[in-house]
Amino acid sequence: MGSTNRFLKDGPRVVQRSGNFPASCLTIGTSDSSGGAGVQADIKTFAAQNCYGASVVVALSAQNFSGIKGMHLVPESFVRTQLDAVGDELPISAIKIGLVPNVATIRVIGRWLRERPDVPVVLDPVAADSRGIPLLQPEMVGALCDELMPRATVATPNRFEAALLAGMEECLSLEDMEEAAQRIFKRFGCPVVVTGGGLAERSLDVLAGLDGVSHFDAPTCHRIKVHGAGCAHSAAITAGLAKGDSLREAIFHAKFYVSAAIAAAPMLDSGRGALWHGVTPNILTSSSNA
Ligand code: PXL
Repeated sequence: MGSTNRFLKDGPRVVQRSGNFPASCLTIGTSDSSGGAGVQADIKTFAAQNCYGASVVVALSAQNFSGIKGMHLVPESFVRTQLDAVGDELPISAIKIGLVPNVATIRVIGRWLRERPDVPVVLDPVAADSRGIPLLQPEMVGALCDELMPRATVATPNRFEAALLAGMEECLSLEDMEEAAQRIFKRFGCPVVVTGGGLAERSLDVLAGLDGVSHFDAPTCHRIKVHGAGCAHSAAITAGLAKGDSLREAIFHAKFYVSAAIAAAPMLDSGRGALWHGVTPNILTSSSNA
C-alpha cells in the first residue's frame, strides 16, 4: 500500500484549491479526433461536473465513431514536459489515466506519479474498446500492470480488460464480473469497478474493494451505439474525488451521470453517436445500492 490515498476513507476529504479555481482534474490520455472518447470526453465530463480540466496528451488518434484510422505517439520526453508544466502550477486534486499506447510513456507517467503520492488516481486501464477490440500490445499491458495498477486509487476496466487483468478467458456474466473484480483487487490491491455495459437489461457495474463486492446499476439504453461511455465514467469518478467525494459516492454519481449522458446522446443517421455532456448531474435520480 504505497500511498495514503490508496484506500480513501468514507466521508468528505480536504482537497487542494488555489485562488478561485474550482476543483481541478488532470487527464493523461489519447486525443480522439471525433470528440467522443479519450481526452476530449474527459474534459467535457470535468466541465459538466463543475471541475476545471487539464490534459496531458500522450498520443493523437485519427478516429470517428466507426473506429480508429491511425495513431501518432507523442515522444515520452514531451509527455514529461507536459506533466511538469501542468503539475508545477495547477492544484490538481485528482488524476485520470486513459489510453497510453507506449511502454516508455507508461514508465514516465509511473515515475511522475511516484513524485506525487497523495493525489488520487483513477486508472481506466484502456486495453480494449467496448466491443473487445484490442487497443494495446501485450508488452504495454505488462507495463500498465507493473507501473500504474499498483498506484491506482481505483481502476475501471470494462469486461474485456477485466478478463485480461484477472487472467480469465472471458468475462461474460455478472458472476464473471464479480470473480474478475475480486481477482484484480487481490492481485493489485486497488479497488476496482468492472463496467458491464450492454450485458443485460440493467447496466450493472461491480465494485470490489476492502468492503467486499457491491453493485451499481442503471437501465440499459439500447437506442444507440455510443462512443465514449467508459471514458466519461472514469472521468466522472475523477471529478467526484477531486471535489472531495468518497470513492463510493464518486462511483455512484458517475454511474448516473453516464446513464443520463447516454440517454441524451445525439445520433447520426448510421445509428452511431456519442454521449451528450450537457446533462445536469444534480437532477439525476438512482436505484443503486450505493
Ligand atoms: O474507450 C476507451 C478509449 C480511450 N481513449 C481513446 C479511445 C478509446 C476507445 O476507442 O479511442 C482515445
